[in-house]
Amino acid sequence: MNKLLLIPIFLTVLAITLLSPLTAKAQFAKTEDAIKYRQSTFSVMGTHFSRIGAVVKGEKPFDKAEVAANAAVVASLAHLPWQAFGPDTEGGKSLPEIWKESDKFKASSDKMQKAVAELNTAAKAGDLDTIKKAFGAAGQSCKACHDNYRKK
Ligand code: ASC
Repeated sequence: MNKLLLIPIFLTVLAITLLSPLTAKAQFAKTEDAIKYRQSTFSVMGTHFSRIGAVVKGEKPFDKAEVAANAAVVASLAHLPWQAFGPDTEGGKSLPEIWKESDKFKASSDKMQKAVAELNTAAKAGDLDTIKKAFGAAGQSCKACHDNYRKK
């Protein structure tokens, strides 16, 4: 191999080695960015979850495709906010318990993701009674976290 090629290869490996711990740690440049990100994802999730809620409560007619579209948004967004609860991002409506009992918080977030995945499955299948049950369980999983980890 041309020895000159080793120089850019060496520099690339060096750059990756030096930069990767930084990029892994700092998902967000500032605490406010992390707070804004998690609040935004919860807000959009709440909007689409409430639209299913209106159908479940009988305030809106049951449109299978619409409920399925809303459930798909909720289920995909449900994966996002957790990356924005990293170290040194306390603030917003978050209680400090999130960082003190992070295993418990993680378990609650896993439970919510599972519940909305089940709601998504039910919504795709399109049986309103099953959707209602799955919606109730998902709502409980939202509420459990709000009760324990959100400022009143
Ligand atoms: C919603 C919404 C929530 C949950 C929660 C369920 O529609 O925005 O945060 O339901 O209130 O208890």
